Amino acid sequence: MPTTQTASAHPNIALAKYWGKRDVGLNLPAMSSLSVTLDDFRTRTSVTWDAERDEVAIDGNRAGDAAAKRVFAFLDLVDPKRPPCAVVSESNFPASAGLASSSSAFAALALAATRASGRKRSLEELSVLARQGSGSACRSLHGGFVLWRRGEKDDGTDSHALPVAPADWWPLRVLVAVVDAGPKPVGSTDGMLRTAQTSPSYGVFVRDSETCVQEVRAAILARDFERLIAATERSTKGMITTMLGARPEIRYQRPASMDLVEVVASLRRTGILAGWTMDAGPNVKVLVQPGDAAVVAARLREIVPRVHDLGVGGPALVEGQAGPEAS
Ligand code: 2P0
Repeated sequence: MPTTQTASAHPNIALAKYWGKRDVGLNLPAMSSLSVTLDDFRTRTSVTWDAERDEVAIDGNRAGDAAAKRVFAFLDLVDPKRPPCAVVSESNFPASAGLASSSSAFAALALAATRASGRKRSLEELSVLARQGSGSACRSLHGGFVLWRRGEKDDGTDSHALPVAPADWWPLRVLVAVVDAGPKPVGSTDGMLRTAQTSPSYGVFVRDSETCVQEVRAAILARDFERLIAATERSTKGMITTMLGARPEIRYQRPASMDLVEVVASLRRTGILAGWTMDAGPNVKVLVQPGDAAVVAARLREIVPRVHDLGVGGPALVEGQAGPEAS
């Protein structure tokens, strides 16, 4: 009998960055990281277990070969002897939003597929599973502020996400300024490998990452915004520096990215607190306190027209139940 289950998850943005793997096959990170889950944007995924054939549709279209292969390989992790499965995934944020969708996509898929398979998995086990689809996806199972532990074990069972504080702990805003929403010139996995193999400052970045995680965590727990943006920018600059040191260099920033960073710096000189971060792309995410969101967004829109104003979001959910724990 076919069984269909549906789950949804929000994307997340790292405040202390993950950029490097200690095991590529298992997707184990070389460092811990810490993120904020966003609200409003979400991926909703239905999995039919025991379908007529394997098929994947993403945002209304049949998935291309590479994407479908990645989904089927992931479903094989859920159950190596699985029956054919049909996956339908839709994100309510446009590709043009400039946010990586793999975090919300693999979190929703892990939850829906596990539930549809009839298996029981703890939230930790779900996180270990989602991590193998895409590293940052393990963080999207939780809402609010989320730590992804590097872990020590070779099998990766201790490398999973843990909640730091729930979504209503601190109502920050994340302004996503879209410089370019096109595909990235270097994929994350390739970029991380090249950085680890060729960038002289990679070891420095890895060593500093644990300090950044501790700083970001302490700032969140104390609701200390200045400390948060200082630690987030420190982690971001460390990541960008080590990317630039790779041979050939990995450079995702564009001139408009740096213009946006300059806007944040100039706002700070006038007493408006804001902090910037970037990921594997040219888009700039700006952290602000709620009262400053409108004025900062208006200044960013002088550089790029598309600026999304997002809050802190909740955990991934299976439709028809209160949370992922009960899967
Ligand atoms: C992060 N990024 O911590 C970092 C910062 C981009 C820069 O996680 O290879 O799609 O699937 O584990 O999670 C983007 O990479 O990479 C990412 P894989 P993922 O958010």
